[in-house]
Amino acid sequence: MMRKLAILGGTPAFETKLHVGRPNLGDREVFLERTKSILDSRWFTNDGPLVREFEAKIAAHAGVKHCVAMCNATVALEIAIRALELKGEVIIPSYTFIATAHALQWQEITPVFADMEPSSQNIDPGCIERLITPRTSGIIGVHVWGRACDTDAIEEIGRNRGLKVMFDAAHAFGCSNKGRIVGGAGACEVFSFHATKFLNSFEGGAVVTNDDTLAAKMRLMRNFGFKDFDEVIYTGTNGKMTEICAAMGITSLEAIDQLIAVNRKNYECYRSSLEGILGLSLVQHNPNERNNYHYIVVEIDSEVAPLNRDELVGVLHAENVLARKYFWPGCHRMEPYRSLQPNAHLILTHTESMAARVLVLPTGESVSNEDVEKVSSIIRLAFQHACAVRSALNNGCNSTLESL
Ligand code: T4K
Repeated sequence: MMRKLAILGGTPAFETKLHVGRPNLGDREVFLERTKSILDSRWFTNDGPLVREFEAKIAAHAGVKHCVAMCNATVALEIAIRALELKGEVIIPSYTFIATAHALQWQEITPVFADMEPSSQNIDPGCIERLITPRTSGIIGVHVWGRACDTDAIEEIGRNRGLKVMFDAAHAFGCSNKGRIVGGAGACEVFSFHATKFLNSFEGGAVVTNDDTLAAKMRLMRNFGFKDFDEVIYTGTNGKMTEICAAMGITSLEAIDQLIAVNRKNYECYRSSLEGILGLSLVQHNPNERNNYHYIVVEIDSEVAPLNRDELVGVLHAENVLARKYFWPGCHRMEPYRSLQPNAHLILTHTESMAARVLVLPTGESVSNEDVEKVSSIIRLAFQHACAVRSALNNGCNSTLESL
């Protein structure tokens, strides 16, 4: 018998909530052994042995000279921005997590929002060109969903216009860019190792670079600017990664091949189980590039699909599937940017339309192929019963769309 959707009064398909971003664990026993070694050594933070080991392994993996590990990617972005002496205006995509913009604004630098190329959902280099003013000091490209943005074009703009270029690679650990593992483009690239990321260190981030001077400067800046016991030579902050985070990071790094395999299997399962659903498309990956398959991203074209993205989110949440609307509504529609730059949306046509279409679905170690099939069948069923679903949503049978 066909099940009844929860939004229509049926029992939710999942008893407990299925999250986007449930952390992956790696080998629990190995992690616990590392934890014991931290307790035994009584060295908990401040450039400890596990942080150094983690940095060496990340640098080797990314094929770069230096990795400077930090407490999270937001602080890593802030420190990299400061070390590069960016000021005035910096061009970034609006279609990114708010941290990319805030890392600038926090330092009273204006993020100037560029539109995306809809085919890649990444920043449009042509738009960057048009936004350059005498106040522009740099560009931060973002590799959205681990698919590298056009680093060559952006670096060329940087060279021609005298601008510094760096990349927010928060999603892109283990991904490749024109056949090379992400990490070596621009002045530096920034990874996130947040609990919800492909490689996790509970909280954590890192800047990777081939620039010796920049790396040395960032190392000082993450530790208050201390050069020696009593000698401070820069304005610094506390951006240090702890030993327990590094222990998790190393354990997670040791597991990446199996994590990619799990993610890939879920991706393929979504691909086959969502196939043929009208108005729904799964974001594709270039078969010639490596991806970590950490994000399952679908676009809902409301011109064709019987339900729009927000309606589908309502359906999924009622089933305990906490699908996410990343990066809705775009940074330019969030404060303080919405108030400071009220006309920014005028040039962000593709960003606005994409932000209203994208839906991110659960995956990772804690999501089975059976779960994936269940999620896909909910979507299929919701589209088949679109009229009833819409009227249930409009009658407020469940949480209102505004609260999602
Ligand atoms: N640049 C880009 C492009 C980014 O995407 C991000 C972060 C950054 C920079 C900054 O990196 P960090 O400073 O965070 O290192 C999440 C993450 O918190 C954030 O790291 C990530 N991007 C963003 C895309 O997603 P939220 O606020 O939407 O998710 P949150 O924290 O509510 O977690 C999502 C779900 O994961 C929850 O519903 C429950 C589950 N979860 C989460 C945590 C923390 C767990 O099951 N266990 C957990 O421990 O931002």
